[in-house]
Amino acid sequence: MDTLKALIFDVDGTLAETERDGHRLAFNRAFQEFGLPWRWDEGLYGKLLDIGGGKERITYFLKRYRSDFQPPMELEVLVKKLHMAKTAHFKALLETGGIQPRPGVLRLIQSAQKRGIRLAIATTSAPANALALLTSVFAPEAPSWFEVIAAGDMVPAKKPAPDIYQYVLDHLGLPPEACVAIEDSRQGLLAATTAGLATAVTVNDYTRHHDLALADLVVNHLGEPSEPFEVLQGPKEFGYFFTLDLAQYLLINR
Ligand code: XBP
Ligand code: MG
Repeated sequence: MDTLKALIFDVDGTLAETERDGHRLAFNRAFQEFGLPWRWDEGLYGKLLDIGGGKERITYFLKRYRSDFQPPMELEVLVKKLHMAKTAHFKALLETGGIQPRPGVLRLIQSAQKRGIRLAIATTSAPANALALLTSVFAPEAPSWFEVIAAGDMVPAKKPAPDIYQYVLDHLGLPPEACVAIEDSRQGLLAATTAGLATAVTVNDYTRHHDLALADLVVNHLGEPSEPFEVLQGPKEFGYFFTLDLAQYLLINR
């Protein structure tokens, strides 16, 4: 029997709702700082989220929506500078305390720690952003809870490519049959399932309409005893919140 050894968490949208009121605002503040007249509203940002990675997202936006833009320097250099500024704005936004963990995330992490289930992170975000999120939303020592934090450009291809999950599995020294991924989007789901992982998806406003047919479980959030989750796809007989027993069930029945 495949036995659960590790949980691998996505970051943005999964640990916390960071996109609409975090990353999106940070991009806009960076554009403003550079005197650029671009503002990403909530609707446009939803479309841009199909492109993982901040630098890749800016580059795609320019190609798709501002093809007449004449960069004042080499485009790649400008994008890197904008992204550095965006990272600083994102950290500053986190420090204001407006972004909280999603329901059930901390409970699940703590129960995994108690049961000796290993933890890892697989995110498209830059390492600095992932670390800032962990420390400001959870605890200063939160990065040490995760044996592997795989992020951003550590791999050549971002989600939906499976590279970041393969990196995590290699560094954990575990086969995919021993791990469950927790994601919030179709891009993340594709990355995890292509790497061979059973995957639970916790949807949010930007992702609930995604095609998530490949997921082993789709819920509105991980749930708490006091805040039951809603199972949108997958087994419904496991009570009211995501547990390690449910993760084990997903492994065996994928
Ligand atoms: C989220 C992303 C990222 C963030 C911005 O990935 O797609 O691009 O929006 O991150 P995930 P950076 O859900 O896999 O964590 O600006 O740091 O690239
Ligand atoms: Mg995500």
